[in-house]
Amino acid sequence: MKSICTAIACALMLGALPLKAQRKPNIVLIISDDHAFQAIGAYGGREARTPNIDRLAREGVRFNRAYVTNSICGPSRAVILTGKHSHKNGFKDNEHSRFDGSQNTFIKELGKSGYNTAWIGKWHLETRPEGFSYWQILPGQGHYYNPDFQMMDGSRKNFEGYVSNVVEDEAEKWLNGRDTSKPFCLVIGHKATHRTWIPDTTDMGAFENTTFELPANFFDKYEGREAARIQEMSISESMRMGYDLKMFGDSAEANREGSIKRMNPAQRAKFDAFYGPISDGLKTVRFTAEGFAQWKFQRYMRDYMSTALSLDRNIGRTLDYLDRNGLAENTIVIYMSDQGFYMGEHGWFDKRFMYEESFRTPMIIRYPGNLKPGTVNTDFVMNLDIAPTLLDAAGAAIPSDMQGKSFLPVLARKENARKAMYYHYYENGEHAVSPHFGVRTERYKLIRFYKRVNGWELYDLKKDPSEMKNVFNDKKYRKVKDKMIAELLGQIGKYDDADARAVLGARL
Ligand code: SGN
Ligand code: CA
Repeated sequence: MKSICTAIACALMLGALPLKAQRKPNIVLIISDDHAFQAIGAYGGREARTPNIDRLAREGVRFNRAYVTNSICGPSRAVILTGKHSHKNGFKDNEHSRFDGSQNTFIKELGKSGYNTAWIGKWHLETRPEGFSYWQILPGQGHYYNPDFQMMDGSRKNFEGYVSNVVEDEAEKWLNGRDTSKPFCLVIGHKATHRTWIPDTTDMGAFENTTFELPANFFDKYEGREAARIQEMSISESMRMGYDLKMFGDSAEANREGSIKRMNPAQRAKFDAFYGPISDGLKTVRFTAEGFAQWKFQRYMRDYMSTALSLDRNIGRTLDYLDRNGLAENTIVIYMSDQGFYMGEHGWFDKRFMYEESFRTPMIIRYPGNLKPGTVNTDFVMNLDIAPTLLDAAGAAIPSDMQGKSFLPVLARKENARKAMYYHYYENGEHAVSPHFGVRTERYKLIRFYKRVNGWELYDLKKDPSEMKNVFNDKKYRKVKDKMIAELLGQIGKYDDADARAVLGARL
């Protein structure tokens, strides 16, 4: 790996100079929803059109091995805020958890060191944000068209337009009116590219001439992988023609979908003009089962990639805003998704599993003068590290109970990166993914499923990067298995995960 900073910048970064000599950097943290690295040009996404995210990657560090501790929305945001695993911050799943806003967050710590802080857009933590100078959030998942926002004064306000544009408009409004005597930290929470992938009207049809390559394991039979076999997130079985793919029999059927019904007449006319003929065309087609699954895959990819266009364009607007206002030089910009997503790998959409496509997340950081532009980093970093990293960059103290670690010393090659990553997914509902926890090292991944499915999986990622062959019971891997179980126990102890300990206690 290349060295990514000059001596002076490293000294600054490592706090070797007195803090008061530093100009505190501003921070813009952009968190999208369900945006897969496979759909980003800078990550090698084949048909991706993400010029603005690619620009950020050219100007910053692109993490090739950034991961999440629990691959689902609310839990990931709670980890980002607190720097603690789900079992410590209390937000384990989207079904029953409510974020305890009285606990400490990096936002509160930044506030103590003089920052102006704001969160605008998707939040999805059930309780109201605490400790921010300003917030304005989408209730729950929010809507693509004409979204409502929960305002800080308790009111609910409706905004006409497409959600990615509105979120950016509101973020810029806050920036325009902020107290310029203080450094700022702004979190922009995008709804895109979450289900049901409804593009802005200007982007409908943008990928109609693209045929996406089917992942090699699209027709996975899930042999030896029981949890993967029983899930309900496959494109062929679980993806719905109306709700997900907007193939409605008629206007009345479309009207039954809240997300479509809320469009204004002009938006609706464009929606009908685009999707109507595709849906009509289907009425005369006869598919084989495989052909139908492939048709759904293409439709899904086209909608998803078109939805991502507006996300990317609005990230470009953020970068332009910083340029125009002379802020780019002293502002850290991070772009990340709350987790990864399946683009047909294993036949799936959605996330949740500890398999690579959803465990990994895109993450790019631009820190002018401190991090060398165009760097590709392959250290193991996690969403758990965002809170301590930002506090480190701001010269603020990192609370000792934060479980993540600043990755600035790792980037400066002053410290070694972590060798193993711990994961725990709890939800046991929609999409029927069994709860599981596990550990990943450079070469291997060990997963323990419980509750819905009880069983172990072990992958040799060097020989089997797409995780198709569970070698847990393969005698050749006995030593590896023992080592990985010891590694897992070590991680459970290190992070003090009592739930995982209870599951294993009965078995080991
Ligand atoms: C909703 C979606 C699921 C999705 C979860 C979690 N169903 O429940 O497909 O996995 O959100 O998403 S939907 O019918 O409401 O679209 S997350 O981004 O919040 O983690
Ligand atoms: Ca998400």
